[in-house]
Amino acid sequence: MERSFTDGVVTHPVTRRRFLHAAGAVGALAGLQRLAPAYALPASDRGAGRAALAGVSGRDTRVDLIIDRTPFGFGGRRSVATTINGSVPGPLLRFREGERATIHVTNRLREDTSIHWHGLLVPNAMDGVPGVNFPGIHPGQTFVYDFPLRQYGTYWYHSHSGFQEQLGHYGPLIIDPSEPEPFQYDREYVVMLSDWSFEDPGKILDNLKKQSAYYNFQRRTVGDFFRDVDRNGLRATIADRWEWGKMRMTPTDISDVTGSTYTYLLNGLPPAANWTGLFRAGERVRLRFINAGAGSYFDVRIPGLEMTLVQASGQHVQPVAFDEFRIEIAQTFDVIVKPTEDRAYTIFAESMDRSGYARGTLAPRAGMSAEIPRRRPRPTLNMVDMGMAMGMGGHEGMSMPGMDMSGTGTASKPGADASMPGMDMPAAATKPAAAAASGHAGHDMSSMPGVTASGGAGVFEGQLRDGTIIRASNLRAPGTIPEPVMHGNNTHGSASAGTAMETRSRLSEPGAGLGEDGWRVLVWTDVKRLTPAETFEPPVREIELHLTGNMERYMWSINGIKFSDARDPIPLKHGERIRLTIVNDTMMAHPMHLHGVFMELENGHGPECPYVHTINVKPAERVSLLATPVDPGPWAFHCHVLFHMDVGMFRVFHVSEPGGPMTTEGEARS
Ligand SMILES: [Cu+2]
Repeated sequence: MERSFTDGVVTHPVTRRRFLHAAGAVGALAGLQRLAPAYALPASDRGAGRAALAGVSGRDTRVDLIIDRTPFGFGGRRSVATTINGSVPGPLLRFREGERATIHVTNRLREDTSIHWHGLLVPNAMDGVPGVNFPGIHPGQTFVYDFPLRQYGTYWYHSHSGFQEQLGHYGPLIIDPSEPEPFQYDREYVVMLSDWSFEDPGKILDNLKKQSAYYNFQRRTVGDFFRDVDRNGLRATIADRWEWGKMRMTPTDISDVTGSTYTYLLNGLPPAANWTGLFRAGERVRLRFINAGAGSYFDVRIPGLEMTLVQASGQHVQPVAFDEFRIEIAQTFDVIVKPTEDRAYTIFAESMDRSGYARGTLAPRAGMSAEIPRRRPRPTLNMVDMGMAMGMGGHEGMSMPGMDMSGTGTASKPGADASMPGMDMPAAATKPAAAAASGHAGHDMSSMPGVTASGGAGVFEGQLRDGTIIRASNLRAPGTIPEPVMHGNNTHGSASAGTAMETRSRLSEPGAGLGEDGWRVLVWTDVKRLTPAETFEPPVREIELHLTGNMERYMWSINGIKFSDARDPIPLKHGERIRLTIVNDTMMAHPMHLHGVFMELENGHGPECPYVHTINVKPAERVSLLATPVDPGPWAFHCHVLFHMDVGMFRVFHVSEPGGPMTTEGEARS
């Protein structure tokens, strides 16, 4: 299985001494690439020596990681990054399935640090979340992570302490499979996307708390207003502005931190540095995309090349071809491309809100570049995003003409806004939708006593104090897509600016601003695992959580309660098949990540449902996943937008010991 390519990532084992030597060589390089780790160097520099191409491997020796502060900058601006072995991103860690990883992490910062191995199934004490799994790594301390490698695939690692991830504390992690892979390729690259700001992350959060649209320089202007009046009439335009005002959102609130402060990086390099991966025409090139952004989704395409997905969340999937994909924050997608022409191709990763892009190049020779595509217009939210689509469309409702409330899209029809049946109802979207709930009371149990234990044998059913609904699973077949559900009468309190009236599956939709360019866009309903599950049991219990927030006050929570106010963990029973239903009551997308277990995304493909460690939940979307938790202990569950997590969109799930009782009181948190 060993692969050694002149320009690819080399997988041969390296001793620690050789690694340190290589790192020294990297540090000696001048200019922009000063902090780039070996795999991230531009092609011309990467050829300097084979050792410089290697990842850090635990195969022969232990791995040492040093967390420190290191000067970092580009474009004439300097700052200080939180670095791992002196680089941004950190070094590529590369292991083999079935081995054991022993990783010594030394903290040279003046504050605590930590490393979480994103997507890896590790024993609880090795998961690296301060306050949940361990106390964190104090200044001057060395913590030894030691765990078996029970899976294969592309993953990444990052700090779970403070805002360190935003400051550069992340890196790629590859586990080579013990079995041959079901696809072939000639060379491979890591393509790690991220976002960097020269502003202090604490200052960014302060700005958002003072004014949620602080970084939203793309807001609609007075000029937009008069253009909309021309197009839609004064009455419809005022009605539109009024409704958005009531929702305390603007239809351009796609990302809360934008390119006005972020520079989007590819392998730690800004667009001008043009990270380049070499190929020879006709070769198959595997690209391991990782979204390590603290707050940015990327829409990725390589004009002129078709991409074929072979792994998602590190796991094999049935190959599916497309021209563009949106990579969720914290997600990984492995694709294979086959450039046949002797020319350069641009890897173009446009931020979801179109406020900027990361960029690299695939080329037959170093120093080449291809045209950089023009950025598309900013996307705007629509009525489905507001949870007000009520029966207006099937699963394709999002693209229906007349439903675009923005007034900026061509789909808007003059007068349509004012005369649409839905327009009379938005007030209800910010109030208890009692009438709507009556026919769908099944999912809303807020009339039940606060905490009810039932179900026998210690299996919990009812509603937790934080509003989490736990019930015996309904009759829906495993692997099927949830039906649209009207929201119940629980508005989740003042921390929630308005609940979606109706939530539905949106896995077949590419997402805001995608899918109308005339090319194929990957959607989650396209993704199937490679080998169908041999046994695909229905869930025994269902846990329903609502993602909530108040954009105006920059409050983010689950069930209207931020983490610091939610004392009880959500109980899971060891070995029990559960359905986790995540309902997004907000108008922003949230990439949700559950630690310690692989989840099967119910995208309609039954036993071929793909495994995921992170799933994006679109505005007004209802997503369900199946999981069978095995490793006991407290596990973090949170939004992977760094600032959403920090202010409270976070919970702890507690998996019981085998045969032991379930935890329903607050002892799981330290
Ligand atoms: Cu979020």
